[in-house]
Amino acid sequence: EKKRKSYQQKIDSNNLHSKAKKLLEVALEKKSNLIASADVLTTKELHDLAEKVGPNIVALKTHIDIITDFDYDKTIIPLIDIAAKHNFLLMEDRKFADIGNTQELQYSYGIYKISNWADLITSQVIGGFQSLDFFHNSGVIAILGMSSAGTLTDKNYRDEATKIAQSHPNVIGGVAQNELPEELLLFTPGINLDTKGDGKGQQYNTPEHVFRNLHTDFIIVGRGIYKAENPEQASLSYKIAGWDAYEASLG
Ligand code: 5BU
Repeated sequence: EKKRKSYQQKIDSNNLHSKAKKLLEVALEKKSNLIASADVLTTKELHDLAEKVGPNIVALKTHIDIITDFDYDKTIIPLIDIAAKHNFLLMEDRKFADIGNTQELQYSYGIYKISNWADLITSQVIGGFQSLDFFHNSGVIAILGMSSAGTLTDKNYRDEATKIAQSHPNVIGGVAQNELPEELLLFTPGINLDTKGDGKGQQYNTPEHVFRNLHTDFIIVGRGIYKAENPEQASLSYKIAGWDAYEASLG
């Protein structure tokens, strides 16, 4: 079996994007590869969750456009402080999917001003190589394959999308359900310790499965944490499960 690279080996690689370096350093410092997905609907819930899970995560993933009472000063400014306090990155799961010019506008303008605060952003690569050129302030995580049943990200699509991700300097990794070339960090959502699906197409695997079989670098957990009775405790459980699975995958 092929050996995976450790986080330290990845930090030591050439031409590493500053946001990839930061993420890997936080992972080693906190012994965590956990990204919590904060799919909550209010600013208060977002901040409360960030405070509770902050010590256990490397990044907090947002869908900032689902926050019903969004206000840049009230939602984002305190979130930046919480992220600094607990030393985690902010990842906006925007899944850009347009031409470069439109993505440039969506990234920096409107009410969310994503380029001001997101260390990491997700983007489709469906618009081609140049569509990614304007994401200057964030590390781009390319959507290469999805976790949902019936996704159109078949092997041909994934292979072509992966070539774009590998060759674009703004891209630090990909979201996928398969192993990636080792210079791309692999982010895997669809992780849950208790259930196999959500009845809405989502398909879940365990941390153990994705570290062993896909050589995942970071697991993304939403409902397994924010819907738990005790999100703080749940984030600790996923942090430990993720770290143990990472260490086991080093062989
Ligand atoms: P869950 O509650 O753990 O199922 O949430 C998973 C999160 O990851 C959610 O925010 C999705 O939008 C996101 N996601 C995903 O689940 N699967 C994918 O393939 C991609 C993103 Br891309």
